[in-house]
Order: sequence, then structure tokens, then C-alpha cells
Amino acid sequence: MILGGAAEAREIQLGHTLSDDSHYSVGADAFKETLEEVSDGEFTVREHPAGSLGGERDMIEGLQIGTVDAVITSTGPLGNFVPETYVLDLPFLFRDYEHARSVLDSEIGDDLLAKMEPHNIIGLAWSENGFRHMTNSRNAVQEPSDVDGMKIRTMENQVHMNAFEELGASPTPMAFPELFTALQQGTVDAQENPVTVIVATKFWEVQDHISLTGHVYSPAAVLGSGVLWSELTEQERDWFNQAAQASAEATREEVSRLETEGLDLLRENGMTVVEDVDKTPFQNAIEPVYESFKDEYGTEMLNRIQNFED
Ligand code: EAX
Repeated sequence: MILGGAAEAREIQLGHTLSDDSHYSVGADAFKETLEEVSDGEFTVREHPAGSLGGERDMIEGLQIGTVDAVITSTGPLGNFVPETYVLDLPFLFRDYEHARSVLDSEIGDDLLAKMEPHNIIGLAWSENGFRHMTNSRNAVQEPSDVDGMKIRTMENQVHMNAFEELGASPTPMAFPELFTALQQGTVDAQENPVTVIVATKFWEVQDHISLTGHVYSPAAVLGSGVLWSELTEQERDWFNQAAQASAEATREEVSRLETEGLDLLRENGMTVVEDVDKTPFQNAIEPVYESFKDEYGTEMLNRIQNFED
């Protein structure tokens, strides 16, 4: 059968917030290629990059009601829908990329993906955004006192907002598609994102400083619509799982590549890069976030992640 030639080919609408040369777009391409190939053209995929279907919260809502078929998203707004995923958003939880990736690829990651289905969101695979760093247009950040009173855009995520409050900053939650303009107009001074996102969005046009705070690992998830899922056969579901897996792998590879090359790009475009940030004072400052998290969500999943040995 010719690819895309099936009379009843169904076009899958896949959204994400980043540009069409981002690591998410690399993941979207892999999703498309794999799904079209393994389904022998029964499904085609249309990528909607750059928030053209809305912010991540909007798109997740779209999955629930079936107006969007698939999304590559950070966990930013996900905890609002599936509170069990908040554990992943705790600052300084993951030690490094290897720790994060192996936890997410283990039973722990599978258990968290499975928590989504009752909310009509299908967790297909854990992909990656990267370790988040702070950028701003006010002053170089070396220690917590440097962010005092800083108006920083955070994702729409209570755990992140709490952490920036503990650091003495003034967190302003906002959907990603509004962020560039907010920085440009000075509505906020600062934001935090992985190198991948900073490069893909050319934040150097509106931010002068980056500090490699690596304060939190930002997972991404490849998600499907519960409405779509209910219409698929087991065979078709398997194709989507394969496509999501290929997507996650391609994205992680791109994150690894950009982690070093991206920093050079930031420098070339005029950002000052503070590399030698002592993370301990930041980690100490946000400790109360762990306490309130434990009070609300317990310690079981947290302990499993912290004690995880590959
Ligand atoms: O998922 O909102 C954010 O800062 C995210 O990192 C971005 O949308 C990519």
C-alpha cells in the first residue's frame, strides 16, 4: 500500500508549544514518520508547532475532549489534571540526566503514565525538555539573594511557584506562548527553561543573563486523547505507543546534543553565561517545598524516585 494512500487515512493533530526547529519538533517528526510507517498509511500526522493550538494547559484540555489528538508537553500544567505527576516537578529531585531518564523509563514512569487514563489523557511515553536554568534581564544570578523580588515567569505549576516564592522571587505563572512578549514588554524580568527551549525561542533577544542553576529537571510527555484512544483497536494503540517511543528517543538525543552546543549559541548571541553556580544555597532555600509536598501527597513516590538505583 502506498504511504498515505489508504482511502480512510485518519489525520492525527499533534500539538506543541515550541518552534518547528526545536527538540519537540524533532520528536514530532519521529512520531509522524513512525506512525505513518507502522500503520502503513492508515494514519497521517499533522504537526501544529509554536502553540498554534494554544498553550500546554489548553492542549491538555483538548486531549480530554478530543479536539486535539496528541500533544508533546512539559509537565508544567499537567499536575493540575493529574496531581500524581507533581512529584516530578520538585526542584533538585533528579541528580542528572541519567537518573531522570532511568526513573522515567522504569516502573515508576509507567505507573505515572497510567495515572493519566482516568482523566481521559493517555500517557504514551516520557520524553524530555531538560534541566531548567534561570535567565533574566536584570543582573547575573549567582546566589538566591540575586533573585530577590525578581518577577519571574513560571509555568502554571504550584510546585514551581512555591519554590520561587521560597527563593524570594515574585513568581508569575503564564502560558508559554505569552512569554516572549511578556519579557519584551517587561511584564516579567526573568524566566526559566532548559537550554533547548532558550535556543529554540531565541530568548537572547529579550534576556541578557543565563545562570546554569539546573534547579529542576523538566520532563516532557507524549500524550494522546482519551477520546481518540476509545476509538482505536489494540493493534492501532500499539502503533501509537511505538510512535511515541520513537518520538521520545529522538527528542532526548536532541536535548543531549543541544546541552553543549546550545550554550555556545547563547554566548554568540550576547548572553552572559554564569556556569559556576553553587546549587546548595538554592537547594536549602527551597527545602520547605518538600515539606509541604510531603504533607499533601505523601512520601511513597518521592522515596521511590530518590532511592532509585539503576
Ligand atoms: O514545554 O512552558 C514552558 O516553559 C515549557 O518549558 C515549554 O512550553 C516547553
